[in-house]
Amino acid sequence: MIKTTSNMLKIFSIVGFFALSGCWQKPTSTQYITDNQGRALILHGINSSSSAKHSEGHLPWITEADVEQEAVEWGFNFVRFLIFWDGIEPERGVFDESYLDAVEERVNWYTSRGVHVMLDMHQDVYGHKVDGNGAPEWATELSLMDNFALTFPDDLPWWISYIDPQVVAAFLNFWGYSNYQYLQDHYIQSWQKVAERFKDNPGVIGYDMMNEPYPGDLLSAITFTFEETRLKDFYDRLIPAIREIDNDKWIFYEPQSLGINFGFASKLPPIDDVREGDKRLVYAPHSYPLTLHEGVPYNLTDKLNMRDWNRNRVKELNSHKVPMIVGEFGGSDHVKGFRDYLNDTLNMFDMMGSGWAYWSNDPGGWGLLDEDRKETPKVDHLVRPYPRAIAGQPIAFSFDFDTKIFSLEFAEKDGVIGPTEIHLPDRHYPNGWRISSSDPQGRWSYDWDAHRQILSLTSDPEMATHFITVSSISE
Ligand code: 9MR
Repeated sequence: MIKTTSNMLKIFSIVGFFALSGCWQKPTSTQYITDNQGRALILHGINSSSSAKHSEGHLPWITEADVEQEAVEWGFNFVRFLIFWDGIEPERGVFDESYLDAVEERVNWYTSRGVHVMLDMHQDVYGHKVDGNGAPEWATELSLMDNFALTFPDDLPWWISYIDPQVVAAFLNFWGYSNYQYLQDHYIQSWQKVAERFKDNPGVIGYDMMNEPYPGDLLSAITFTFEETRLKDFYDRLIPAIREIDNDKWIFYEPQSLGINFGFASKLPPIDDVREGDKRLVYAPHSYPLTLHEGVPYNLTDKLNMRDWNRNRVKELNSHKVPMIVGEFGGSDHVKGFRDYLNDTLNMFDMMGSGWAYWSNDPGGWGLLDEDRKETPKVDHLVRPYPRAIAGQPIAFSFDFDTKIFSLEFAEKDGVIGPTEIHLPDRHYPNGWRISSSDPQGRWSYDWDAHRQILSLTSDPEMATHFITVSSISE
């Protein structure tokens, strides 16, 4: 019996391998976030932090030294920084500037090290009053469910609480704009306070309007009708309100989380931006293969989830025509096959031209550090060569974990200034690396910042395209 099971698993993983290898699709015309020099940004980073949901003052556990490790030792150029509505507006109409001061101090630890900060208005399971996080107690309308508190067994996954009748009520009332208009209006005002605070901070790249939106009722969730109606209406209210304050930052929007996180198609229509100039919106879905998220060894179900996730996100990007940043993905090193999963998923994100933020930076659990603050094995995968900023139009980039070959192809683009910056972590090149370019000899050059492990490349502007390869020097 055991032998049969193990043979089945082998067959499954072989099938899984063929299901994935070389099958990733990419959008027909990939879009990128650009910096003020016109360079395409590829963002690699982490979420900071999950523990802020329950911490004193809603703040992440990090010190400035931890930020130094993330930015310099690991070379991340992105952080998805969690903020909370109940931190911003603890009492109705009272906005806590001291919370924003504390957030700003930490944001500046990142921005002063060249890390782009995206502020994520986080929620899980609505808010603390119903055992989640995010919304303030005063904004948790339970209507007929006030006395209907249920106790869920501790050993169930946390997200099961989304079916708790009180949570359902709180969400339905939040989305029911005609009944409880003040809820969304205050959420929107809270965002305006955040935008006022950060609009002039060039290191803050943008705002993620709501973490993992959930409709409340399961029927809307499984038919995805919520996205076309209440969620779209909400974004159509919130985006113009943010734009009243801040015309420039990128606004990140998420589809519904349930189902879409593990691969179903979203029904969210393209979203409008009302800013002066080109649209600055970013699609920011999460990616969690179903059983891997629950700690089951990486298996065929996960691989099929990832294939669907890739195909459906590509269809959505082809229709929305915006850049994509994966706001969350993650798991535990203790899960068998986790490193294979990381290789597969990171290759997929590269193929799609997408940046990402790993969930999350809290030590222990799924973290990059264990409880003793030692690096976990996943760090070798997450810290990988990538083009932080591309001085042109990206065509493709990739890194092969086994051969250590990194490649980047991009085309010249008018109006872009500055070098292309590539992070080449020492851990992958213990004896150094060699670089080649398709540009003619003597017409391209580079500088190497050994401390930050960043290569700054100047290409030959006479060449229409540039093909760069980096390989490892063996002993
Ligand atoms: O990893 C987080 C877990 O420890 C918490 O109990 C849970 C509820 O707050 O949230 C988990 O983080 C989730 C994140 O907030 C939203 N996306 C999925 C993450 C992993 O489940």
